Amino acid sequence: MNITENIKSFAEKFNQGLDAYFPIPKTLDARVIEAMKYSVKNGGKRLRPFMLCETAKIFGVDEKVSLPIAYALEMLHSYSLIHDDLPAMDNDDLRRGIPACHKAFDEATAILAGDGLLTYAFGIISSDSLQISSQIRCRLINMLSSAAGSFDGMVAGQMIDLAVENSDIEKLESKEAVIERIEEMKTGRLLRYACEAGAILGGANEKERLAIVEYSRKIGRSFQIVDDILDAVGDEKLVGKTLKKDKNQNKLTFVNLYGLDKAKEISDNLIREAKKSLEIFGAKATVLLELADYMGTRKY
Ligand code: GRG
Repeated sequence: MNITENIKSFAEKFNQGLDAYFPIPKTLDARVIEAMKYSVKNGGKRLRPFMLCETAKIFGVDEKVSLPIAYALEMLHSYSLIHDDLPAMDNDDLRRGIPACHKAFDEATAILAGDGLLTYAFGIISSDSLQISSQIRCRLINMLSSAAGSFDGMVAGQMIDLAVENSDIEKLESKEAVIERIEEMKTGRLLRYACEAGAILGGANEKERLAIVEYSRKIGRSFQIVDDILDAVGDEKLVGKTLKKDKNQNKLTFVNLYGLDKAKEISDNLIREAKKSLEIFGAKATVLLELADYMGTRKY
């Protein structure tokens, strides 16, 4: 099975398990659960869950054990997409090729659905029913709070992104440093979490954990660069969202800063370096190595 088929087959299995997470009550609050389910279920490459389970596998962790953490991470990722699409943020009507949550439901429900998914993620990881020690669950919760939060996490990255959009880009002291910071926090922290959580679940030693973190940071940056490239020259049908917004909004992106060719070159170098970080794992890292190539060349 090649990596594209591998990710697809994982996503199918992952999607089948989603319904169980969303029992719909027969009461008036059903609407928020329906909106949460709608947003998580529809589409999505499931890259973060795949990365988490595959990293855990390097350390011999069975997918049955790692999957609940992967579900939690995807819930949290989906919350960020729902809120990002809101008119007050990126204002996008389309997500994963279908109406964004606030379009399919309404703005207030979309805000609540995002809140619900964010909170649910922590509920899932802290559940006593998981086959994971309370010490590791606690560490995973703490790491996720940090990765998603407002102190150097995803929320902070989104804040800087918005602040930059509302300011004169030309006046920024170092655009390179700002864009790298935005990427690291807004996109990179969750991708890093996916890999690091897999390593923590598997009891990785410090050298192994750092190697995994190094890998995730490199592919995270490449992932964002490719996202920017897709925004500029991607196929809207494949990508499933409105494209060419970055240019129109004069956003600070890797493509706007470096141009297409240079951005692609930077991304290719990052993929090479990411793969190098995994040398200590030998053949056990084959899927993560293939994933790195996929990340650098994906079309959606
Ligand atoms: C609202 C706190 C808050 C944060 C929003 C996720 C995000 C931060 C913004 C989305 C804007 C964006 C393009 C981010 C870059 C990379 C990214 C997260 C892309 C979407 O992830 P994929 O491609 O999406 O894995 P799927 O749909 O496959 O899950």
